[in-house]
Amino acid sequence: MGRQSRIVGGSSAAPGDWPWQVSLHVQGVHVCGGSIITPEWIVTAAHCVEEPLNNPRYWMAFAGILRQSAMFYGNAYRVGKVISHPNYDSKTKNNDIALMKLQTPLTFNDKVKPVCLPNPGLMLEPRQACWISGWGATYEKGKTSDMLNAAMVPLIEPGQCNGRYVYNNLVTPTMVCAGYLRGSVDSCQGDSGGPLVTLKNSIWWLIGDTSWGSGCAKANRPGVYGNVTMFTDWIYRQMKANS
Ligand code: 4AZ
Repeated sequence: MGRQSRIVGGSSAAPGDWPWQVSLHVQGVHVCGGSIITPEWIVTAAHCVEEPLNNPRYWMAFAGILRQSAMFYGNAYRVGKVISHPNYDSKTKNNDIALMKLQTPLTFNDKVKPVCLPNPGLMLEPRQACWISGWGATYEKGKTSDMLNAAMVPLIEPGQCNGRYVYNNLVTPTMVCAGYLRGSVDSCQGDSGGPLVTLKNSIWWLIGDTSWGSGCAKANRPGVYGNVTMFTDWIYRQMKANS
């Protein structure tokens, strides 16, 4: 068998491909993804840490491991702090971003590395090629994947994503759309909180955190991601205030 259908419509990852990707567990179960931005800080989605999961005691983070079946408590990192965006709206998913501070810092190596936060002026092409990754379902209503998967998805312009036959103005400036209007490649349940990244000037940048969509990989229902560029100031302020 060749490359199997992963994320939805992607392929399985090799060691070190997405070294900033973490798996966030609650009671031994993968719940959401996240992205390493410093040895101590993880970016995820606010909808992953809604009450009561805003309590850091629930969470464990796993870095540098591709398979869920290879994640043991021996290589888990405890979470010391969970900070949800103060303007997160659980109904509209506006400002769907959160930070986790680990109790002990990660050691970076070939398989564990941070992704860069974009400067607010980072210029992207309207259909810039981006990548999503995660252990989410490989088809709508499917179960979490054992293997880390990834797929390329181009950005979709806000005007197009807000079109009447797409999301009809549900996409706010704190969101960014990526995928294909024909469907077939997308993030899905369990990929939430994980990265949408792009390669520019030989550097990987965190453009989005997986937030929402209507189903998975359906035509005219692309994935919607938190617009990280809109949150860089907030992220830096939180890291400074909680260092
Ligand atoms: C989810 O439920 C979810 N197709 C994540 C991403 C998308 C839909 C649902 C986007 O976590």
